[in-house]
Amino acid sequence: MNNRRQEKSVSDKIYDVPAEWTTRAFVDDAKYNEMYARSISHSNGFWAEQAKRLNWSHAPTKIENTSFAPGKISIKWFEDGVLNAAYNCIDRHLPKRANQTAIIWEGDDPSQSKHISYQELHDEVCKMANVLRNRNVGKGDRVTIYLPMIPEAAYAMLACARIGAVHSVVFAGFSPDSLAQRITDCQSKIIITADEGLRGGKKVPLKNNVDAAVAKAGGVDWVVVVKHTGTPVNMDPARDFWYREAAEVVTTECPCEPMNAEDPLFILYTSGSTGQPKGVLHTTGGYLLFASMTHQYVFDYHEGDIYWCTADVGWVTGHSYILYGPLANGATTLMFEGVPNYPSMSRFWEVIDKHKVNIFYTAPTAIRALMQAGDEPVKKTSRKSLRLLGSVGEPINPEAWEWYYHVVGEARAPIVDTWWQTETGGILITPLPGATKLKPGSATRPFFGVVPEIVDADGKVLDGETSGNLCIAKSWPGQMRTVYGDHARFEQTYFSTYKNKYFTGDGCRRDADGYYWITGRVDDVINVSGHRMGTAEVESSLVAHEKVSEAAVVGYPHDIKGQGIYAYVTLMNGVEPTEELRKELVAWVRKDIGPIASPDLIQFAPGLPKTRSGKIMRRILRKIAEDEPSSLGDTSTLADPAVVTDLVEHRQNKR
Ligand code: 6R9
Repeated sequence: MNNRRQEKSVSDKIYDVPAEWTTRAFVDDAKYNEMYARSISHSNGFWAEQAKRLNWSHAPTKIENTSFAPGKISIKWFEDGVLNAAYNCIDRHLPKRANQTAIIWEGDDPSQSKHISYQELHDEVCKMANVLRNRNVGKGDRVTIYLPMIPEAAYAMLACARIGAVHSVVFAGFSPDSLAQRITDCQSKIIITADEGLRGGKKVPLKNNVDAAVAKAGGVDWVVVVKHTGTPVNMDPARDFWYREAAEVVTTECPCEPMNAEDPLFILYTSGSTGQPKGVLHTTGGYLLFASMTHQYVFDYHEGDIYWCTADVGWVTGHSYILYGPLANGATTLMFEGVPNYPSMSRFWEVIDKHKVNIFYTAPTAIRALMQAGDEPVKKTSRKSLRLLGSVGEPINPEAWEWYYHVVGEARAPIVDTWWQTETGGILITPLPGATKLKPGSATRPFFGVVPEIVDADGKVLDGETSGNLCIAKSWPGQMRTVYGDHARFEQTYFSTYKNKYFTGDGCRRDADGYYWITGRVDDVINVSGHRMGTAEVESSLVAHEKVSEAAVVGYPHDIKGQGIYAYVTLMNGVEPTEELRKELVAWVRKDIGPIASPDLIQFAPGLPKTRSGKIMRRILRKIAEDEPSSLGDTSTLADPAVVTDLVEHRQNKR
């Protein structure tokens, strides 16, 4: 298989804003410039006005109170405001929208779908909230959610928000060990799961995984189980109960807990360059405001639009742009349980036609995979409802952008290439469809209130046309507040490399028009199909295997996934490097962390290139994995240059 991404081509094409968009959109170019300027020059006034888009039981009088100063990192927005996120996403819409569809659910099986109105959403969320309250879950308690993409996932998240509990959603593709780690870190006493998940016709044993995770983590009092596929599962009568049975005996009324703007809303674990995944903490007011505002402007969401984001609620994109942003705006949001290629390569486009989707938001990895199947599966569908396309998760190569634009969108739908992170809560760099000329592969310009800076290795801010590391110079309301339980790590990770700035971990180029082009991670994080994976996590999984003595993991260009996982493995003395062992190690990591962490290539290495002080030289390993052995750079600081010759000779990704 050829896993090599087409040579990176930089496109110099420019697409103008279509005429109809300059008139229909909320923001045209002049308005963007005016609003952007004000968001910086009169920041407090700007955000005080924006805060009015939410319903507060006590409106905030204090707007921004933030510091990026060393030793004093503190981020507070709207700190005397009081509100409830579930109230803003549901209750306040009821007078006008009780019968409007809030969520369209499309099952893995194309014959399964349903519409959930705002009134039904209210009733279901209240029931779930009452079930939690009856188990003594209250304000500030952490609730772990390990569910497939079924409506109960939305009910569970909003139920937590309603009663002031803090949800921690764990992607249903993570292993029992990864789940256990996340349960332990935030000490949640209650888990919400399902009997099984269903993706592309394949079943995922969620309840069994929870049983294994809870046995390992301990401290869990309750496991709430949603019946989904109906497969029999073990139920511990002292700990486990069926959601439907518990929901039958509670009412559809549940008061909303008044929350301070800075009370936590959720924790979401994400991979970093070192150590275990971090619990990214978001709070209530600033996060919800930013999710709602970006959803409205970036997707130009108007009354009645049908909006579909294909992410999983286990990732931040699902939090902000399936759930909180759209529902805060009274939108109709589509939630899809399945995968792009089941039952056929036309599935996305068929769902668009079935539900008359106007706005479609997906990831480059899906676009590339569908592009490889050719135009036919797209062209046999209508897609005439489509008006706007979006991309998120990783850099989109110009070839994939052009295909998405011309074949999927028939050159009538602008593409918003939205750059952001779990840490940023919402979109920071993006086109606005009525304002911004598009360049394929560029995330274009900063959203309101966002001040990007490109710095060199020494932290010097670079002006004009340049490239370097991307920082953000000023706080924005959706910014994460801390790493759960470890504020020192928050400061260390994001504010210590460059003083007085937030460091994103991404490389970036700014062109002569001031457009930003994200070039990918500059730290030890790899982006596999838009999912973040820390190389350190995969390494520690590999070295936990009894036959492995040492491991180093890097990313390499992959046609579909964007980046693949390349592992260099040194075996224990006397262990033979065999094909079986290679397979065994892939399966080991898959089981340990989850399928998204499976190494694509494993190279058995008698030794790893190290400096005399014993540091692994990853720069060299990356070049070998990229199949560029002629540009290894300076190898003079290596303790033993001979290891490199062997690595180059046996590289797994040869052209
Ligand atoms: C939302 C999300 C964040 C990392 C980020 C960057 C990459 C996301 C991108 C993009 C280029 C885009 N990334 N969007 N790179 N263009 N439009 O994906 O959050 O999972 O935390 O990943 O993804 O490298 O730093 P998260």
